[in-house]
Amino acid sequence: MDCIFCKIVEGTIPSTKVFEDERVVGFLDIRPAAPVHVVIIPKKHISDMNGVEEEDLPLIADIHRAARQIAVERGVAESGYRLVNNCGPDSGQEVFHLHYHLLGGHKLGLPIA
Ligand code: DGP
Repeated sequence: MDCIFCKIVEGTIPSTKVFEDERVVGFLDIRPAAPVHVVIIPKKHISDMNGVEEEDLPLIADIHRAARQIAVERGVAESGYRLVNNCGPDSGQEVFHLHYHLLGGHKLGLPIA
């Protein structure tokens, strides 16, 4: 499968990983949209939120647990951060491997639209 995020998981293309456990990887976004911008993904290839099966739901908890740890380690747990999942064409999703953007490090605008 030709998936750039699977290649990041495997280490066959370079990335700056800031978190890794058995099921989840977090790495710095190549085009940061905020001072802190980490992409958090399951190691398992799932195309997007619509592709999350019942059996995958624990992975969503794993991702949130990782996000909380990353937020602490990147120094934004107290100041605040945002976790964003894009799903499908109208969201602007570019990479079809389930991922969450952890954004923080400055005052974030609303709405995201
Ligand atoms: P999305 O629009 O939600 O699909 O966001 C995909 C993000 O992934 C986008 O912010 C840029 C980032 N990205 C794409 N390719 C690479 C890559 O090869 N390395 C890294 N570190 N980030 C990437």
